[in-house]
Amino acid sequence: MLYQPELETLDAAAKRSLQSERLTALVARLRASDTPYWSEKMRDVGEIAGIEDIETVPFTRKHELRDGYPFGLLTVPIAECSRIHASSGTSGKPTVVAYTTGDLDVFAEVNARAIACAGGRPEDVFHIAYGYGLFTGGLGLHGGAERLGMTVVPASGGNAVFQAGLLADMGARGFCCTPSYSLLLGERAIEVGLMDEIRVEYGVFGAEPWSEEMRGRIEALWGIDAIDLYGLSEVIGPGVACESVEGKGAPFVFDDHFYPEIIDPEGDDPVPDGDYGELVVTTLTKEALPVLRYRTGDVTRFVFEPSPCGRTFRRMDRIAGRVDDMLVIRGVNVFPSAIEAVVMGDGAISGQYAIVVDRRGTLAELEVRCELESADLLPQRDTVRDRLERTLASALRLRIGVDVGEPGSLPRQEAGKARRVFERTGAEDPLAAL
Ligand code: DLL
Repeated sequence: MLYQPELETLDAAAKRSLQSERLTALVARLRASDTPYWSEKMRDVGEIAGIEDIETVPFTRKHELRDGYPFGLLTVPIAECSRIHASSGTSGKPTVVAYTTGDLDVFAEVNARAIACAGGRPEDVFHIAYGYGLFTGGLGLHGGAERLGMTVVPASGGNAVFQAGLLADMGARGFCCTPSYSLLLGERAIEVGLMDEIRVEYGVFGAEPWSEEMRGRIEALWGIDAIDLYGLSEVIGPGVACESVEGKGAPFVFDDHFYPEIIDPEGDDPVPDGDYGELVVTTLTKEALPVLRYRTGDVTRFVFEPSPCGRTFRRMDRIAGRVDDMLVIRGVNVFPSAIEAVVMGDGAISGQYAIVVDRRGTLAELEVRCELESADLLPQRDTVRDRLERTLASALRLRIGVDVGEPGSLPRQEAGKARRVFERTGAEDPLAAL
């Protein structure tokens, strides 16, 4: 079902004219802003006649939002905002984002579209297990599900056994959470004997990178379509891009609101069509906190194949990783997602894994910690380890040590985004502290 059939199937000319109209209006509004940040930013921006001029606009980087803490980039007084969210940074202050009622309206609209893309319908019970609070996930999906007309179960994160009961008793047809939490939730639902009573048909997963192999696991565990939802607080939160159930593998960027470009992460130029690069997004309709050409740090490429569902939004590949998450080990560039793809592709291994970068020697070494899917496989533990080490070496051209533990031996994370990569610099095992 298309939530907004007309807007979701605009032809190329109509789309460009809408984008051009919105970009010129945004630039005019920002030029008129008396906020020091915007006066400075707009000083060197020349005439913008349409979307084709976007490359003449300067980039925005994350540190600018952080430096403007808390409200330095707002184009309206805080009293005119209806809500704030924030994303926790690795160092010190969070990045604060704010929304007018108009922004919340767009936030609900794009998430309603996303849930409909995943197969959601107004008559469904929809269970939300993203965290509610400053994180944009819970309230973002909540607004979208309500907008679509669904019956919402605002479960938030944590307490997986209780949530499994809710999924069964409320009769949810769809649910959403991080992909890693869906594995934990499924594991607990099986342990307490509830999986057979749960009748979910689709899940909307995002907020962290997850491979096609992880998708395969989640779909098999729950018997559902697992749909990839992408977004980031600085742009709006969830609902920047989403796959449709008919066109898995290439999310649509909702480009009537969020204009995407793909740029060489090392420089400022667009990459050739179809090459990987850093996703850059301009918010065409945001009011309180627009961003111009925001450098997301997320790596992807454009996909040019149309989707069988008929939506005409620009498509991108699923996020391969972050520019700053790439590990450089003995001169070889490795995205954690490439390691995940190999580990999750082995049927003897459970959905849990961790990557340890051992920096105790002069050259960094990589180790993958994973665990067997079931105790029946214990006699084959060494064979499984050797097989994984061989597959990793040939897929990544790097020697990576593998440790295969017993089922349930790795620590599970109950809330937030899964942490996959751990640095080891001393005698203490970084996973022991979890
Ligand atoms: O994670 C918003 C969100 C909530 C998206 C719920 C999807 C579902 P932030 O906390 O600001 O916002 O983190 C944004 O998370 O730049 C990516 O690196 C990563 N990310 C988000 N979705 C995906 C995804 C939310 N589907 C950062 N695949 C982004 C890979 C993702 N990475």
